[in-house]
Amino acid sequence: MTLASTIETEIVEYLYTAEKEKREVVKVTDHYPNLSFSDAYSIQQKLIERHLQDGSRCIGYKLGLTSKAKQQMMGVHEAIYGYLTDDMLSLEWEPLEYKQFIHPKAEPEIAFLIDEDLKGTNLTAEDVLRVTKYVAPAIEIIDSRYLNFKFTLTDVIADNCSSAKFLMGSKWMSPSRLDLGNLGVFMSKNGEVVQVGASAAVLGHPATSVAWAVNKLGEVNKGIKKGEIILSGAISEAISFKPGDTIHVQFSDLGSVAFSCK
Ligand code: OOG
Ligand code: MG
Repeated sequence: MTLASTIETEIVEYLYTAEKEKREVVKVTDHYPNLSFSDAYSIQQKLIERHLQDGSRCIGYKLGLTSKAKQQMMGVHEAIYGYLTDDMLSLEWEPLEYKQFIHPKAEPEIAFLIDEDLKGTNLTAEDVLRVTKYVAPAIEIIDSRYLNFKFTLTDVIADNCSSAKFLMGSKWMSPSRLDLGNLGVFMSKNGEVVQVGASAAVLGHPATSVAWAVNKLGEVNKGIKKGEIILSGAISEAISFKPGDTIHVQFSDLGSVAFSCK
């Protein structure tokens, strides 16, 4: 085994254990400051393989840092992607247990339900819309494994982009019946509006964000597949929640999605 792969395995175990034990840990780049983005994606891939060994199934992808505001906050010019597994999908009517998390936050997203395989390096939002059967209102719950939710881009990629859970509302619509680039969204906590946003915040149009991910996957000879779900990226800032809180996300035209935490 080369040194590099020993280190990779060590980092995968470090992040996997932090997640399993619900414990925040010092960020990976504090130990390994020279890791590249491609090292980080390789760690992410192995971390997911570790979850697949436990019986999880890969069901799609998620985008992160798709809004200019979030990119500026992190001082980066690129989005990031991670994997969704079946155990991340939560049901709207089942209260989420706080104790499965470290320091969770909720963010409004639009989910894409893919109806045809798509692979390439030069694909556009139109290509994505052509293979999208439905879009649905969604909430992503992110739960960085890092201390105080603070990290560099390399760290967050390795940590599967802070993924923890996600929920989808019951209103699924063909994107052709919506002005998907112009949906308004409110997020409320316990009945009080805490974030307001517009779907255009996601790289100008959520399908552009999905196309970015497909092209990025294309660079490593991967693509998206029929039946997969893609979360196109947060439309507003993420909001912390605690046991007893109810989070509700309401889109114009695309319905709503909500959960409560116990
Ligand atoms: C990284 C994940 C961001 C999004 O939609 O932007 C993300 C983080 O902020 O922890 O999922
Ligand atoms: Mg997200």
